[in-house]
Amino acid sequence: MTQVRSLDLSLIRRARQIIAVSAAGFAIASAAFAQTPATTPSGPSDAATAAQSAFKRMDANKDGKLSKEEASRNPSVAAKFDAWDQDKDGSLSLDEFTAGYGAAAK
Ligand SMILES: [Ca+2]
Ligand SMILES: [Ca+2]
Repeated sequence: MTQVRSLDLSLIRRARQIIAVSAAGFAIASAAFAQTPATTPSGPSDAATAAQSAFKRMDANKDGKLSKEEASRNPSVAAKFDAWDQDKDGSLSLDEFTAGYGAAAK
């Protein structure tokens, strides 16, 4: 009787360990999963989001346009600046930037 009880106890202890380990594993897996959206293969909307955040990073004076000077900090954008500036006003609007950025990403 006592032997059975102690066996039960050790089984319960092992089961608890397994649960604790898998709970930790699950926490790590969900933390990793939570970070994946930034690096997962991108659809059209993700490309637009990436363009938007790149635009915001580069728009130093936050006027919603990229001047040539602001664009010059990113050589790959600076090289495309004139091509992306569709209305030739000397600055890139978010639309112009997103269109150019999306085309370059393809
Ligand atoms: Ca600006
Ligand atoms: Ca423009």
